Amino acid sequence: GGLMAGKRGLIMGVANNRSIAWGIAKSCANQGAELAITYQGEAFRKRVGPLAEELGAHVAGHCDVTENESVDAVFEGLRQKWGKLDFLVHAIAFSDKEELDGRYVETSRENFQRTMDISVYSLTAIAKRAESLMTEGGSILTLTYYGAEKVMPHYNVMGVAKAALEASVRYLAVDLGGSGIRVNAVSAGPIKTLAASGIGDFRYILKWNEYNSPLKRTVTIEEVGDAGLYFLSDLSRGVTGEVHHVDSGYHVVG
Ligand code: 0WD
Repeated sequence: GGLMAGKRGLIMGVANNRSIAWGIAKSCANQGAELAITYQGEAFRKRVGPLAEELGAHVAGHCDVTENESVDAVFEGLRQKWGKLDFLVHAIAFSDKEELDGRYVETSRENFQRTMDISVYSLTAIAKRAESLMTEGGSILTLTYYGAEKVMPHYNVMGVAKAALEASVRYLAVDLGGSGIRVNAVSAGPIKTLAASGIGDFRYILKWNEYNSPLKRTVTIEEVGDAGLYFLSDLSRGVTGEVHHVDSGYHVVG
């Protein structure tokens, strides 16, 4: 039984057990979903293998979203294994650590393009491939941050990328809506993960949220996971193109 019984989903972006994607994977598996998980590079294979096993999930192999062949291989694998897909989680972002500090105006062309490719274009690239597998409709979820809406210290080019990601959610929602595929984003409050450790003064941002958010605390990957569950399940069947904040309410004051 469970809210996700009979549903099959691909989770992209589990680096370790602190990853937001791991929180979402746990919430979905607890409600009966069958999962496939990708990892990026050999270094993460060792971490993701045991985590996948914990949830009875299938390891869908290495996927570097900057390489078309790598993305194609994952979806071809799913087509052969499952023949269809019900949901997809995109929890991937990257920017040069050097530029997640100091002034946005210093962003290099090279890192701007790389940041946009990995953190923004990848959602569109995988949505296109997912569309042909989501023959009975589906739900696609990505992760964004408040730095898309307001200037946050050190978030810099990643804030510009998240703004583009949120716009992509709206365009994809229109393109895929006719096929019964919904596209939404969860805007998570700051959480100490591997990706977050690259952001300058991240500890200060955590403290700032703790002191200033309505709930007077930061959020957990389990809380983001349960919001993800809502978007990936039929509970949210009337919702698409949405950016939903799971941030202890920080966005109403910040
Ligand atoms: O405070 C935070 N941690 C917040 C994170 C607040 C709000 C939003 N987010 C977002 C991030 O921007 C990202 O989009 O949540 C998403 C997940 O990030 P995370 O959970 O904070 O970080 P982490 O655990 O480091 O996961 C990032 C993933 C890694 O997973 P895998 O297993 O695939 O390696 O992004 C991956 C990274 O390796 N990644 C890539 N995956 C495929 N191809 C690539 C790439 N080229 N580059 C990075």
